[in-house]
Amino acid sequence: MKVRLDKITTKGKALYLAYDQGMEHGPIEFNDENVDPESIISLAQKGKYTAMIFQKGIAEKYSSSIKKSKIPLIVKLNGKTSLYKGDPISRQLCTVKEAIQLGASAVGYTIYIGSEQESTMLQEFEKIEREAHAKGIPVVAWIYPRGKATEGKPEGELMVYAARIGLEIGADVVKLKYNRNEKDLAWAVKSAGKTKIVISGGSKVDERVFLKEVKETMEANAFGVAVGRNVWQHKNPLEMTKKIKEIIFS
Ligand code: FBP
Repeated sequence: MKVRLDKITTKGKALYLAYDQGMEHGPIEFNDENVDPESIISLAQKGKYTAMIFQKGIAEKYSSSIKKSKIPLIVKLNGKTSLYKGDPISRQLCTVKEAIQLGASAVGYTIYIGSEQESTMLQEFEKIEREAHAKGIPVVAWIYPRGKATEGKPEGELMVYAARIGLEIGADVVKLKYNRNEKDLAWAVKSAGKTKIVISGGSKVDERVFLKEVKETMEANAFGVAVGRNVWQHKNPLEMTKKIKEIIFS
């Protein structure tokens, strides 16, 4: 079956609004406004994001607003909290079938390469990828090098490795942490072949710093950006969205 990447693509590029930090980091990331998922759905709609990313609980409880917004949904199938210490593992918490029932246009899964638990995540991903692709659903892989085995290894090398792993395991899109080196990113994009690369936003930085990263990302021929905190923690999220879109879609 044809994988419908076009459902999470805008003019050949992508701008995803990530909002799974409530689980990954805790409500410490939120203020009075952005703690409410409705504010994020409204931002995604007003900003015409390519897609928005939620865990299944938000996808289910806010499904009527999500559907009304007409913005495609990516359901994150695994997750972990920030409380657990040691080499990270993020296990599957939602099935592909459930995600489709929730209206997902794509599913997402995090793999911590280099973790002692890496093989468990690679195997879970493989099952998800097979099931999703059988139904034409694209798979977005967050591939983050983590754990003791990655300590001291050059960040650029790890980022490129993550990109290549995405291709090897059949991901349609890989979400990477950008090491802020344009050459490395261009090599990562090339190493990923027909698998698309988006960079993750990271913790909130000065607007100019983040916009520079977006520019470099697009110059490196990446697919786009999956951003959370650098938009919804901004004092004017919609204005920031417009500035990012000018770079990605112009
Ligand atoms: P941000 O743009 O807010 O960094 O979101 C991107 C993201 O990948 C989220 O999807 C996820 O919750 C978070 O970063 C994980 O960050 P980390 O693994 O560094 O704690």
